[in-house]
Amino acid sequence: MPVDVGIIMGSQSDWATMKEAAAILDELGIPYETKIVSAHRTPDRLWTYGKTAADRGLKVIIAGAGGAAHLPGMMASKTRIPVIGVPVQTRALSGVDSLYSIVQMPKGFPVATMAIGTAGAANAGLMAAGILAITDAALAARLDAWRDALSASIPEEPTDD
Ligand code: RP5
Repeated sequence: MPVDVGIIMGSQSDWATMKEAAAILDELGIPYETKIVSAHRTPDRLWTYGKTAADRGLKVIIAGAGGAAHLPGMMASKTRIPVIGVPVQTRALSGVDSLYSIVQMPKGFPVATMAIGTAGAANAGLMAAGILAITDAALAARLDAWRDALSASIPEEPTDD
């Protein structure tokens, strides 16, 4: 069955972060797949994934990686499908290494780079939803409702608890 979004990550250890993107897609009813695709450890898998992504019907790819985070950029080099990059928070450098590895793409091959860590992963899911909602009115309504619910959940005044 074709899915709209591919969530890929460099390692099993990235899943704790990337599942935040999956959770958003679940909430909004967007079909997706999840794969471990490492730019360094499984370069042939990366190559095949990027080469076949468009023909398989993927519309957006969310790619998370940490450290020398080359996965999002390499994927953007292999497919015209929009790639949303998630810098995974690392222990050694707190994810600044991941961010810099993902955000500084050369002209011609963009990666839409999110914030470091779980907020970035969740926002990647929302960014994917926004892209898909351009041509899917039912999804657009669900996304509007999701945003309204978030706004409504924010209290007007702070409390001590
Ligand atoms: C990157 O190296 C992965 O994206 C991960 O964030 C990081 C560490 O990987 P593991 O050593 O935990 O497998 O390729």
